[in-house]
This record gives sequence, C-alpha cells and structure tokens, in this order.
Amino acid sequence: MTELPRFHADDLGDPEGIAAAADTVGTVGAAVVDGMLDDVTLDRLHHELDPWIDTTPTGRDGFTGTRTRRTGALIARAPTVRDLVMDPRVLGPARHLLSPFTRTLQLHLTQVITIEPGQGTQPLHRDRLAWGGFVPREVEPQFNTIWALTDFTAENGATRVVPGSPAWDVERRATDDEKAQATMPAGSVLLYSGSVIHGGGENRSDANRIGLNLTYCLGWLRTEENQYLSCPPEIASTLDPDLQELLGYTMGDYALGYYSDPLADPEDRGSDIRPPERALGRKPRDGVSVEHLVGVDDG
Ligand SMILES: O=C(O)CCC(=O)C(=O)O
Repeated sequence: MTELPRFHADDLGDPEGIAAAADTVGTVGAAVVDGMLDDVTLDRLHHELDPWIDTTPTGRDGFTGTRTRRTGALIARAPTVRDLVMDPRVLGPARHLLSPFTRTLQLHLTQVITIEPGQGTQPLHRDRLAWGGFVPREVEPQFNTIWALTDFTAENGATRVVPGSPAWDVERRATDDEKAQATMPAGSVLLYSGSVIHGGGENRSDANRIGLNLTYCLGWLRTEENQYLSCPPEIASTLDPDLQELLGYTMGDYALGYYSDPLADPEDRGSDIRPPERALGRKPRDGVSVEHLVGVDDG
C-alpha cells in the first residue's frame, strides 16, 4: 500500500497552488485536498441529498454495485452542489489540466455515490474508457472530484487509486504495494484525472460511505450524464450564467452546439442557427471567433 499526495484547501487560494495541484493530478493521477467544506455546508448537503439517496435503487451489476446507490441530476436537485461545482479551488485545477486540449469545459457527471455495508470492491478502471479508448493517450479528457460527505476510511470503502498509473501501458496491472486508498475526513475532496486507475473500495463497516462525484470534461466530448435532460432549460434558466455554460448551454466552439427550434412560428422564427443560450431566454455573453477555423489560405 502506498500514499496519495495531500494539499490543504488554503494551498489552492492562488494561481501557484492551483497549478501545483493540477500538475500533481496530471502526473501522479490524484491528490487529496483537506479542509474544503465546513460542518454547516456538510449538513446542508446531507439535508438536500438524503431524501434523494433514500429513494435511489442500488446498482445493477458488479461495476455499479449491487449495494451502492448512485443518485444524479444534482444541479437540479441540490442547490448547494451548484456552489461545489463552481468552486474555484477545483474549477481552477480542472481548467489548468484540461485547457491545453479545449476551449471550453463541461460538467461531465454529478452523482452522489453511497456505498453501503457489504459492498465489495469496484473493479479498478480508468474513467477515460467512457469514450471507448478512442481519445488519444496524449490528450487528458477529464478532471474528477469525489467530495467526502462522510469520513472515507480503509474500512468503509475509501476510493482506491494507483498513483503514477496515468503513464502506464494499458495492460499493466497494479500490485497491492502500488495501490493507495483516499482516506480522508468528511469535508475533504479527492481530485483525480480521467487517466488514473482507481475504483470504489469495499465497505466492511456498519455505516454508509457517501461521496459526491462531480466531474468535468473537454467541451468537445459527449458527457456521461446528459446535462440537457438532467437539468432541462426550465431549471437551467434560473441558474448563474457561469453554471449554465458549464452545463453546456453555450457554444462549445464556433460551430459546436447550435440548435434550431422546430416549434417556432415559421413566419417569425429568426435564425435557424441558434446558440444554446436562446433556449434559456438570453443572448450569449461572448461569441467564439471563427479565426481559428480559417487555417488554410484558399486564395
Ligand atoms: O465511489 C468511489 O469511490 C469511486 C467510484 C468510481 O470510480 C466509479 O463509479 O467510476
């Protein structure tokens, strides 16, 4: 068993700290940040999430976990989750790690993962395989967080992580000595990349382990949770514009993500190339320039 690098929330208050955390996630694959949430915020999160968790069925197989509950649509359901998603201490490192590969970020998934007593280990995996292995190795597609809403212990299923595995050949398997466990008190967050090998731990305790999994990906990839359905325009239109854009209600690039309204009045429908913000009743804040698309001089 080995250890993960650790930061404190106060380290992420400036650009140097943000860069250091992001670089660690890029190379090691993961880091724990302690002291992110106070008790009042933790209580609010439990109050907002518990009713949804209690009515969520358990998973269907060994990967999703037959004694694990996965509860989504958290932007729509839990207002405090909106603050966590936009927290500059995680969004900063996410942008730092992913911006070499994209102009925009998207919210990839919001899911509270409740591992109940008796749940065995989840198979180790890399999250980037969500895209079927088609994203080239040199591109990091994803930045992830799991916020500890209960203590994460070796007994209750703290996330297992293999430090250094982003650089490994895909066939290489970790020995027990090469694995770490993200043990952390409630209020800490585990940051990890889409390329690191990891998985949920076994819960040998008599209480639930609750982790809030909020993940981000490159703006030109399909997201794991379909945010337009989990947070439809009626709800998204009430949110902060920065969050709306992270949900995908903005152009991902000059030509990426427009829509046409098939129900609009044919006589008065305006442009058929509409930016997503129109569905929320507002105009885009910034346009994306066409300049970078015009790379070839056609004379
Ligand atoms: O719950 C955890 O600790 C990890 C979950 C995970 O890696 C997954 O569901 O893909």
